[in-house]
Amino acid sequence: MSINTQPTTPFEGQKPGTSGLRKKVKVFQQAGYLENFVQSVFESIGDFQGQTLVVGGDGRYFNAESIQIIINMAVANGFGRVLVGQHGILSTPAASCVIRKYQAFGGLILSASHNPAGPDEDFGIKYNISNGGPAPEKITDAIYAKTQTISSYKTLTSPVQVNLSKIATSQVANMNVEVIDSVSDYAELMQSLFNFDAIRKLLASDFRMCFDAMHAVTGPYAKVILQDMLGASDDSLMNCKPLDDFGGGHPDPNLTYAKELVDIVYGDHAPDFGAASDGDGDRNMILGKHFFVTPSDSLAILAANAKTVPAYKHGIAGIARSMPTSGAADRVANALGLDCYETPTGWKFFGNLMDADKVTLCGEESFGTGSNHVREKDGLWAVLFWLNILAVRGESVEHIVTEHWKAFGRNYYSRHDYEAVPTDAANQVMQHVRSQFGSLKGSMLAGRKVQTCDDFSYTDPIDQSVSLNQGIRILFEDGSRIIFRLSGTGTEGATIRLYLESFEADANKQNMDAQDALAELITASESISKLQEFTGRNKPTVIT
Ligand code: VG1
Ligand code: CO
Repeated sequence: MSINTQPTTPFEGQKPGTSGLRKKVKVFQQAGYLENFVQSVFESIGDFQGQTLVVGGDGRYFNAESIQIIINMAVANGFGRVLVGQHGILSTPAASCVIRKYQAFGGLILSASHNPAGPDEDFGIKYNISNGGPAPEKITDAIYAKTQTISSYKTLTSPVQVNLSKIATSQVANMNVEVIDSVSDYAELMQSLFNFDAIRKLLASDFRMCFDAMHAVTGPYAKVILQDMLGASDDSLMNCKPLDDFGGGHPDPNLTYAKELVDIVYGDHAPDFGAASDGDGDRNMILGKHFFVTPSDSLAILAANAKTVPAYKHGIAGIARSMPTSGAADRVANALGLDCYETPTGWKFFGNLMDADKVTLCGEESFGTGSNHVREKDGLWAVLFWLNILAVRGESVEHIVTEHWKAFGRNYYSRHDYEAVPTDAANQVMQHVRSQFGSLKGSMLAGRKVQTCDDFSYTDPIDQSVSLNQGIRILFEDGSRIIFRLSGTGTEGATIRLYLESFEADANKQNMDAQDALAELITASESISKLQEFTGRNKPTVIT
């Protein structure tokens, strides 16, 4: 049946396509809103008649309802099979794994990642293509265009409710709905990549770890993989029960929002290793005893130690990092004689490079790391990678990181976020910096010479597609960088992200606090942006 509808502007106030659509639950609950988006997706992805669609989400409020809506629409639109995670649960990397394994046409992932969940909080949806990765801009642009002209959507005349709690296959009209185990395919993939025997031995020794699932989607995955398969003790896993409001928390694994875990690893009886993941399981934070590993360093260290992992024992093809991510990975790539690609922010830009075997490891400063085993960033994968390295090297996290700095130099790094500022003020900040490009070039700032400044743009080396305005860069001759970028994933006003980086080769100067090491760059950023004046904020909401 076809139901008449009105066009919507679902991406209003949001950059189309960064990570699909994210809005307040109440917005998604409006009549026809989710349906318009789903129908617009279906009409933008080509011929899927009789093909397989994967559906699952991070378990947040409105997850189950939206899955029922999608199943009914998938039947009416002609899919042949839908694979749904049990209880509607699939972490983002697990969804990517399932899409690839069962050669699905694509998948719909219900998540707003780390954004808070609950009736008054956020919901989100995104479409992933057959390689398991986020739809490229060509498709997200087409989806957006469709939402502007849509006049009807297709669903069943008598809607069905599928029992999502039981692993079973049922037939709905001409379509099979298979409720699948949310964890097993993913767990099997992890086991094929890492040295589980070595990790099991490590966890059976006096080594102690603490993993925080933050009441989000990774709980069930951690239980099966870390506990049942690898023998982690009960008390090494925390907040592993997924809740539809994430326990009222903000499951963003960073020093601010994962405070419970941070207090433990900086406390008196600190474990040797701490880790957390985000709402949909694609991010990771890595900690040692009283020690924090920046995501940029983590990517570089994984690359430098890749051969300790069975899946990468013959080496990696190359590395890719998002532009704001520090240059630490570039130094490793250089030393290994590998290419290192610099892409715009967002995992979708890594897909082509991985499909073409140009890169094996990818990472973003925003606590995202992953490899070509799927086409999403992968939180638990990063945790297992670190455990594999720790098991093989038998050294502490801190030792491994500081040795890495000695060998490659340290890229001091920090990101300052100004969340939910008025959109006009955010645009003024960006415009103000841009207006000074001419005078900044060649001038002295923060005690160093500005080499150049620009709006970052990217031409995909595989399909030549061009992405403009991906962040303002101020590049210094000594390798330091100041970057201003507007977030594409917020749901309230605008979020300004300020990224700061400087390089220190001297091993005797590598033990400073990052904020101290970057102090001059932080002051300079304020003076060239007038951020405080335009936004009325005198300090960032989050510093990582
Ligand atoms: C943020 C991060 C970006 C990440 C994106 C999606 O985007 O900066 O690196 O890819 O979130 O992450 P933005 O536009 O707000 O800076 V997630 O964990 O899930 O969907
Ligand atoms: Co996420």
